[in-house]
Amino acid sequence: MALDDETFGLLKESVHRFVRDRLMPAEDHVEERDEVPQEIIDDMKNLGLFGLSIPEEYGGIGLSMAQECQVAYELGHTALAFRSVVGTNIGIGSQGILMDGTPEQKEKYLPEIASGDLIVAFALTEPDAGSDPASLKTRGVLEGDDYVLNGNKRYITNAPRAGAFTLMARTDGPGPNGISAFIVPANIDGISLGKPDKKMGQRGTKTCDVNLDNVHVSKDNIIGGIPGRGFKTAMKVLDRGRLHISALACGMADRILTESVLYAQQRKQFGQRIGDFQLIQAMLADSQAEILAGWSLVQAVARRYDAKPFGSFDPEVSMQASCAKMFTTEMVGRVADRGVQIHGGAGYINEYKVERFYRDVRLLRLYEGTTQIQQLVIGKHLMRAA
Ligand code: COS
Repeated sequence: MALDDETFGLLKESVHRFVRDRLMPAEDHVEERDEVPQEIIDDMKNLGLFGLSIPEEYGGIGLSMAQECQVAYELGHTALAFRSVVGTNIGIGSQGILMDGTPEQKEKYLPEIASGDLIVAFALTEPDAGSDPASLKTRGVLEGDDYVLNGNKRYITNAPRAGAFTLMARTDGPGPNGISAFIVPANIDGISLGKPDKKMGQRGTKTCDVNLDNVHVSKDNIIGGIPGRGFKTAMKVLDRGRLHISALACGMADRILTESVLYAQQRKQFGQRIGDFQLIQAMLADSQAEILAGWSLVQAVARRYDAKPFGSFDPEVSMQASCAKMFTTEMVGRVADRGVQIHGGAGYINEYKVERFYRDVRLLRLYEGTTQIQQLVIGKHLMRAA
């Protein structure tokens, strides 16, 4: 699945312009009001952003992973809250259905996900199951033709906006093989949302708890119709998500570097531009080289991801996606830190963008698997191969 080069070039150019003309001017609004304006969400729908990864037969644009990464790189150049509005529909919310869903489930949900009329969130994490999702406690008990779901999900991105959840629950014994993935409509009895999480950064990104109290869903809502496959579905979805986040990290690093260069060109001390001092240039150079290394890595791994059969698990590619996430999200942390340093005192003041980007990027090293989880995936793979 991929868009032809010419059409993709036009799309990428449209997203590039949209980021500069529409999103960047709204960054202060998002920061001050902690919301993404509805008009912008409507524009995102019109641009097709919700359906980037959904095949054309379901009304999406049908990008390959390599193409999706290029669009994520563009979206990474502005406040990360904008990307988060579309992020779950492009990635962790929709991909389980696309990879492992039945034809009926795909027909039913993917067109609305692609158009953005249905926001779908990914509900894996729980109060006691984050890095170790195989220990999750939300239960699904079969009663007649329905599963009855009970439990709590935590830090669920886009939950306040969601019309449905891709939700993992335990339908059998302990461990990964007892977990099933469900499609759960958000408006059914027994679902309630926690209060909005107050976060360090990424203002405008909406997360909260999702509580399930005797929620009845049909057994037909198990993704793929077969219980016990939910853990693997979730892991495959996360492999893909980790690449998308890596591209986003590179885009944001590039934006921070641009802000830093502009500041270094304008700010004068000791009678000259601070960018003319070699100690400032060294920081800029380190950031530029690391961004190039990270972005090259992401593109290479995305191409390998595209080369394997869609929805399959390739441990080598999975390990490489973890390498990309580990390297790029740590890298953007260093770039943001240097960005603040180059700005000096101004780097600590909210009206300069690097202050908020510094806070925004901190999350990238945490969600969709912490750096330490990526190290674990890489290390385990190497030890198995040896
Ligand atoms: N894709 C498909 N299947 C996978 C997979 C992947 N990426 N990774 C593992 N599996 C399979 C394994 O092959 C194994 O299958 P078998 O039982 O058939 O052998 C099964 O899943 C269990 O794998 P494993 O024993 O490696 O599972 P662990 O519980 O040890 O967990 C880690 C492995 C740590 C990698 C996993 O728990 C993880 O990624 N944790 C982080 C979760 C996360 O990112 N949370 C963020 C929340 S979402 S924002």
